[in-house]
Amino acid sequence: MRTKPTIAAITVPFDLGAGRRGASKGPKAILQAGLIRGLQQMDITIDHVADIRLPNDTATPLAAEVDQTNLKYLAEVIEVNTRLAEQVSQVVEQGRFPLVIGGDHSIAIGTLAGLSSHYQNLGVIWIDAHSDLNSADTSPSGNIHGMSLAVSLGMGHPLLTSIMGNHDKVKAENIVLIAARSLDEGEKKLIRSLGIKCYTMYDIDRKGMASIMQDAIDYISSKTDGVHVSFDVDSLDPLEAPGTGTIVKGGLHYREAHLAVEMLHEAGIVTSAEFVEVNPLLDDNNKTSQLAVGLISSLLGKQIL
Ligand code: 6HN
Ligand code: MN
Ligand code: MN
Ligand code: MN
Repeated sequence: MRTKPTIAAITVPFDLGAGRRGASKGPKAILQAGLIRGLQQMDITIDHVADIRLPNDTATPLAAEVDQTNLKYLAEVIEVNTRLAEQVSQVVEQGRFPLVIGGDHSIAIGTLAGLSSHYQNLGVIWIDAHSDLNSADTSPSGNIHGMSLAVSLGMGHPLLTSIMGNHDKVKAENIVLIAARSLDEGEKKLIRSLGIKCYTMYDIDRKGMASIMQDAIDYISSKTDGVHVSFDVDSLDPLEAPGTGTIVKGGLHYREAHLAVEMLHEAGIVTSAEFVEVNPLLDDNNKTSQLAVGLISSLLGKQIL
């Protein structure tokens, strides 16, 4: 039996990367839904090592340096992701498994930046209704949570792409998108031109989740030295995950999502994870925070029998 890693939970109560407020309350709701207790019952050692926030004084020193762009809350996104990247890097250095709990999906910028100093060929499994591959030019909204994967590929505002150094944080060939069903035109072009592996909802309907996940695992495990799972809860159908800011019909069912993370655990390849976009203000009786706790538990090895 594999030894269980020590989990270092990093909470990021941040929502300025999203178009609606509320994802900043995600970490608290997920903790209140019993995350720590649940994992301890699985004999997992988990420490809540950090809560990454903006400094209290609202005018961050960065604000002055930041150009006029259509990127909303750019200074704040830079600040929080710089702090997060340092924390994630430190956790990896200590030999612990970073579990980042958001917060909106702009925080993937910091997570991936922090991981990038430890992996030459990081694999990224991006489970999301969206691809978050926009840039200032292609974004329909200016919301940076729709740009985080592009930034990690080295495309975007220089103050974002240079967090933790000027290198690309991931390579296009090491990314797998799963559950995509809402892609902007610029994102489609980029996925095609970079040849990013993308399993859409059509593919999942057509071939089944088990087959898709096996393909994804085979594709990524051969060529990477670590695998990060970036799980946006809007990958699920809104019926399963109503508590999130950018719902898209026709998403993953409850068991499909669980099967995906169960298979990832079984493959034994995952070295870090983040769960993002739980918005308690939009939730129905904590359904989405409880779902997140269940998915995190399954990814970390909870079994039915
Ligand atoms: N997310 N593609 C849309 C945009 O505004 O760029 C939606 C992005 C959603 C981002 O859910 O993490
Ligand atoms: Mn996302
Ligand atoms: Mn999304
Ligand atoms: Mn279906």
